[in-house]
Amino acid sequence: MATTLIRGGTVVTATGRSLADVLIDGETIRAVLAPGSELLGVDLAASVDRVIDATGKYVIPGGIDAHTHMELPFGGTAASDTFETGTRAAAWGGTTTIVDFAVQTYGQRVEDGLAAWHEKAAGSCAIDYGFHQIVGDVDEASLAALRGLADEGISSYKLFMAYPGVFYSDDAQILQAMQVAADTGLMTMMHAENGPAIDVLVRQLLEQGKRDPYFHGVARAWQMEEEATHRAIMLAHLTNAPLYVVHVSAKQAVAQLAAARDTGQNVFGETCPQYLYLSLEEQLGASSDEWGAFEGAKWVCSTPLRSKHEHHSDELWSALRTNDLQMVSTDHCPFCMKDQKELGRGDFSKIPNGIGGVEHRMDLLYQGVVDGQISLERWVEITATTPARMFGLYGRKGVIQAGADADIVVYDPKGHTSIGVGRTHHMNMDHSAWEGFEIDGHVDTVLSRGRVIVDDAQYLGRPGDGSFVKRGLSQYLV
Ligand code: DUC
Ligand code: ZN
Ligand code: ZN
Ligand code: ZN
Repeated sequence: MATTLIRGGTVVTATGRSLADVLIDGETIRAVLAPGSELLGVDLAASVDRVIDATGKYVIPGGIDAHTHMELPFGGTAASDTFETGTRAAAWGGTTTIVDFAVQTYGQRVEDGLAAWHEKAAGSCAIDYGFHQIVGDVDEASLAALRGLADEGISSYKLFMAYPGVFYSDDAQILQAMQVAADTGLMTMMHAENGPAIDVLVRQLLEQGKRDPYFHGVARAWQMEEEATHRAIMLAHLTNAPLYVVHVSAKQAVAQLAAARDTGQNVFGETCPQYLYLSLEEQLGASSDEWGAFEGAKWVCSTPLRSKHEHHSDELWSALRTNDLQMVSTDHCPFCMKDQKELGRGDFSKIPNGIGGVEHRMDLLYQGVVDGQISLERWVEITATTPARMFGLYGRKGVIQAGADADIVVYDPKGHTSIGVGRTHHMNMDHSAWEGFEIDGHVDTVLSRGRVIVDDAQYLGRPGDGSFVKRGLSQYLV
């Protein structure tokens, strides 16, 4: 097995930073050593197969994006990144593990939905991957399948309070699924928006001739998110099920989570880069020769972008600092404008929902370090360590220590990254929601289980190198 020494860098973990060398033996980390250490009297640098010079750079655990939707069927089309293109883009951006959502659709068996997802991903991924299970049809058979999910290495499942007729679960279904989760230790993930009420607002807006992308955000008002978040918290409280709310965008939803946590309830929340950096007003103002006001479709996602006048993003950054929110995932769900987002021209409700971002999460959050929003250690914590702990990967992933997988990123704080199509952009999309973003840092080198897959501007990864990772129960359970 090849040996590698990452030498001279600052190793950053969730709990601190120090100058250290990292010795890798095959796929795992052998030791974290004082700089320039010898091992049994032998100069390490002279005896390993490869030396990576990380002088002046940060050595961090590879990013874990716990919320992606490769190839998700949605709105009559499917997310444009395959497992191959999506994991390649992730690797370029310093993410070395994704947890994607296997889908059970209406009328389908959970087991069949899961098997189909394994088939899509197997042999295609450049980095390791796990699955959560979307349960889109909660009935007796699905509840029975939930009981066996942890044995499959899938320790979390997701329900939707939105999207009636597609993925939607009503309160009776949620209650029953949570009872099973409380019994088995599964983490309940929730898309918390009041779908039936939103659908009425959507219909009324369309009837008034309000058809541009901006009205997607108007219909999906923050009250819809706050109410659903509160309801999910109450159902979780009643059933004693741990709850993880995905893509939190409204400050009022954060307040619901914070209040529940203050009472000792096991509830958690993630936000996404789009809610930290982008606003509904920017979406409204977007216009181009090619698309006119339909340009705003690039930022149609659910939960939606929020109004900057209400200062949601300030509250989200604050919640990331205070641990009212625990982590940041992308909800990577890319659609091209051409032939995909375009389906909703003249009717915002038909725009496939989603933003592609799996490639840029590490950079965008690093910019939060530069801007003084979070510390360097918190950056590592919310992008790698907590995702690992939250979803049963910790020890193997999310940390730089002896015995862990050698999933490592060498990050250059003096480097620079220009995001956009034709610049830094490897996702399978004809546009970028992040066009023009400039980052004061750069992903230099990426290792996935000891293999160098990104070597500055060179991509060395291969489809099939990534494996399915069986996850244990959340390490946040009490
Ligand atoms: N939100 C999105 O933006 N896309 C896919 C599903 C979802 O909930
Ligand atoms: Zn969602
Ligand atoms: Zn402000
Ligand atoms: Zn999602």
